[in-house]
Amino acid sequence: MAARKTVKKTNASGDELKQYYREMLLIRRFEEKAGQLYGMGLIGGFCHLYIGQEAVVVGLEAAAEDGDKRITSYRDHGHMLACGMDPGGVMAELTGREGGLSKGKGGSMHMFSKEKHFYGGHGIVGAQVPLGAGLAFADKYKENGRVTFTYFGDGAANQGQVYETFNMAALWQLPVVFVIENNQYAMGTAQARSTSTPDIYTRGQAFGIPGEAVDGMNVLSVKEAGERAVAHCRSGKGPYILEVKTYRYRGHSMSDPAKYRTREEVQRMREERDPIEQVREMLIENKHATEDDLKAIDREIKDIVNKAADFSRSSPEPALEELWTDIYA
Ligand SMILES: Cc1ncc(C[n+]2csc(CCOP(=O)(O)OP(=O)(O)O)c2C)c(N)n1
Ligand SMILES: [Mg+2]
Repeated sequence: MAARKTVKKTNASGDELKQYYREMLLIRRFEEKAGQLYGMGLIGGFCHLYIGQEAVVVGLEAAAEDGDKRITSYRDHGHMLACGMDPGGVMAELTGREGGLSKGKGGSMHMFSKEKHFYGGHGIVGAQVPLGAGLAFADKYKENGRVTFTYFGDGAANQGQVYETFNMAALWQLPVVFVIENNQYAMGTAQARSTSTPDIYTRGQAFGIPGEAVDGMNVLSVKEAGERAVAHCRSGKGPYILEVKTYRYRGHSMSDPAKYRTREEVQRMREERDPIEQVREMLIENKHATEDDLKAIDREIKDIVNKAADFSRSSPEPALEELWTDIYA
């Protein structure tokens, strides 16, 4: 990945930067806490953390409007928090409790919110891509001006159903932003070992879908690219591809020892490109905030996450009768 591009001078306002700082920090601290609860045996099943990728959802949510939709893979906690879903409800779902957003019966990969237009949480790699185009089809049919953000990974980008979806989305000029979160790995497979052409954003060319690569460690770059994508979709020109170059600091899931990359590689990313640290520097260097202001935000976020964790442990497990509810049959 290219050397660091620290944006020291910025036109973004102090309030805007503080908002991004707060939102990214909430995801970071939430995921760290989820990792701890997992280690304590309080979270069962799979758990894929989003640490390192925070600028992607926070930047794109800043480009979204009320009523826009989002759908993603199993690495979904950040997307839920960024669109405003309740941290306590998300955490209690991870611990399989009654107060969870799927009443404790879905877990990490299966949460939804009609209110926030969040359509999951999908464990089958690439499965959410045609579903995302379907959501956009509904909006086009209703002529309501909404856009759907359809997130998927660099690994998922090699799936056949992605290209079937590109074809139909372009044919029907659907208002969908395909967001490829290129974190450079698909489980233990580096992109270079699995992908014939490295520039995934060009993959829509055969279908006439424009695309661009974005620095996904810089929330302002993500937001600007998101605004271009959304404007394209809303003006009726059809789909748009954003390949957002990012990096996950943790293993693929909690059970991944991450032997396929060096500690130094991860350390370098953390030290030189960290998305939260970049905004912290912008805030301090542009005198939008003092160290004390940022400490106050840190405390506020820690408090939200601790409350979510307390709720996720005190909420009871679902009653036995719940086994027979919410069944589609
Ligand atoms: C159809 C399918 N094949 C394989 C798997 C196993 N699997 C789970 S995640 C994953 C890697 C996906 O990587 P990527 O799309 O880059 O997303 P990331 O995990 O990096 O966010 C694989 C192969 C699966 N869940 N579904
Ligand atoms: Mg990946």
